[in-house]
Amino acid sequence: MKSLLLPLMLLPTPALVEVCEVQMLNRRANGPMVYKPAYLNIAPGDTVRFLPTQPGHNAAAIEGVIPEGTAPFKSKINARFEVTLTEIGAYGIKCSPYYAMGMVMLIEVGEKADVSLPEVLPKRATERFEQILTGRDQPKE
Ligand SMILES: [Cu+2]
Repeated sequence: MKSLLLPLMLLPTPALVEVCEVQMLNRRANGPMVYKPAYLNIAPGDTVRFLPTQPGHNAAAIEGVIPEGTAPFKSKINARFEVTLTEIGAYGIKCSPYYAMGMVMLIEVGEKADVSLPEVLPKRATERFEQILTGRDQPKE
């Protein structure tokens, strides 16, 4: 019996991969055109699923606000979209149609770190990122 059971016990436990859902919305209490949540801290290998809860949105990686060497991604408007993030670092996400209105979110893979924002971002996007970065270290309500 031992010889049969032992190999089974040595099988690696499957890693617990999480899927985090993000809604894309036209309005929330803190303003128009938002991702909900606007901030995620996930483990490498976790998946983020964007849901077209309200119409007109997508999710695209912001060049200059993704870990070096990672390929940018971009979803179609009004489409459900999943992306698995394996590289440690910060990923800025924008909604292509509403970027100028500040529709952005931040995903941190791994430990929280200093996030530097390029100066070329739209003003409202920078403001939203600053709110997100301020809020990420505060306890959840
Ligand atoms: Cu949008």
